[in-house]
Amino acid sequence: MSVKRVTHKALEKLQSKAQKTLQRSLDQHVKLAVTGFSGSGKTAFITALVKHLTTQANSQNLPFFDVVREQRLIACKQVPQKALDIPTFDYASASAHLLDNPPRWPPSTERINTLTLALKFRSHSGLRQHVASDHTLYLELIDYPGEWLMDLPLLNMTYEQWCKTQLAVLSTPAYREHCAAFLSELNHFDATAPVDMSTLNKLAELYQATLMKLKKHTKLSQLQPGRMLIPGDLAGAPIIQFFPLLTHGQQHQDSQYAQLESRFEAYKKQVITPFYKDYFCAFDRQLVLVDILGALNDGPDTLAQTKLALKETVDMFEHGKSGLLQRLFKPKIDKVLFAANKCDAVALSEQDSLTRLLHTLLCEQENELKFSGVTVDTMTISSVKSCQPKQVNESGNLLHCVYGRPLTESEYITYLPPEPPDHVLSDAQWPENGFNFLSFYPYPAYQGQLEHIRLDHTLQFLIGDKLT
Ligand SMILES: Nc1nc2c(ncn2[C@@H]2O[C@H](COP(=O)(O)OP(=O)(O)OP(=O)(O)O)[C@@H](O)[C@H]2O)c(=O)[nH]1
Ligand SMILES: [Mg+2]
Repeated sequence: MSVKRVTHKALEKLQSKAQKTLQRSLDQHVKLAVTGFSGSGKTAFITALVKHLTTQANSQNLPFFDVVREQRLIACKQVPQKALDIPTFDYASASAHLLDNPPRWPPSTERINTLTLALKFRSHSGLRQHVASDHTLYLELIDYPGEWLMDLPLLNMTYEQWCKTQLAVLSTPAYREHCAAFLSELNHFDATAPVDMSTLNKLAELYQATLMKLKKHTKLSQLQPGRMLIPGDLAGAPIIQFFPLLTHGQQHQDSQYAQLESRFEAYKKQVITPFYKDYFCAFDRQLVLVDILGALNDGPDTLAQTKLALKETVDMFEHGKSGLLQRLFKPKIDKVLFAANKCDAVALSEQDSLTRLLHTLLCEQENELKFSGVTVDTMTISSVKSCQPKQVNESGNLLHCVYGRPLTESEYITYLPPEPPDHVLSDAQWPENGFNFLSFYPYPAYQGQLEHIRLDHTLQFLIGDKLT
């Protein structure tokens, strides 16, 4: 083959690559990381997002989402996903729950699933406007059990480090009553002895029961390994049957310690790493949903642990600014939104306090992200409204209440919620009886229309610039 032909071919290849590059940068794909621990509202958020974009995208409903307010969103629909090996997010079932009579929340997620939305819009920006009249933004979303998210920080830990960290959490007075049986059994466990399967299995079962109790009674997110709670197809496999030990350091290779350490390392390599590599990279934007009211209800220890857990997990994502080519081939997250979710359960006048509290909790992390070029914002949202604000006049005093049906009641009630703090309280400042923010059923949809708080702000922040 002559040099001339090779050069010509190379040129053609380059040209087509450049064309594709331009095409991709104009018809864009955005992979949005919806991050949050179990119960933070990921599934409800994704369902609400699809519902509002596909059937409620009008300027009354989404006034702060520019593409909608400017009437440039032509239509939005679900399209076939790129990843063919993951189940599709069951939007039909999730939305049916919210629209049911009476409405219900969709169930907790038990496996990974995904969904891609195509947003067809008219551009009003220079280059795009001249290339074509309509453009499409593909928005890729992934839903997964929140427990699995909390496994990511294990990738940066040795078994010994994990044992120390985990036992420190389990021994915290706030959680000790749920962990007492396991901790006491652990005291009698000889980690240096040769492997005895029945003892190991017994203690692993006790540890699993402890994690389950913690999940049921607290809002603690450090429930590791996450597959012990939601095993998927790993139920009963030794790879998820490990627990933290008091004994540390090098142990004989036939010891129980060595056996547990090898299960821990195998879990990191065979379970977390593929999950992380296959699904948890190449994100462009990130939404971090925080159930801050749940943490407040649970007390100061859980609030402190939530802060720690958020830092550890958010750090596992790739953040920073990337150039056009890097964005196409190895994207990094360049916008992060921290959102205190479920804010409809506090009075309207108190929602700003929640934003300030979340900001105080995460300010160090926000600072680090901003330093690496990431645009960060904090806000309070409710992707699905569960109650309505209601003012009550009590002997001349105007009380800012909420109206809805609590999960523990069969009737609708008017409730005066506690005032959330706008900063992290010291032990002395913490109210004697703690906080009691109620959880409600979703508010009934009027004529099939769901209500939200600041979903439009959320969308504008996360993808507004891709729709200009
Ligand atoms: N008030 C209010 N409550 C919400 C909202 N979203 C979720 N919730 C509540 O939070 C619970 C958990 O919501 P999910 O969407 O299932 O949370 P998740 O993050 O998907 O949880 P996992 O699937 O377990 O990881 C729901 O059952 C509701 O009680 C919201 O927008 N507003
Ligand atoms: Mg879910």
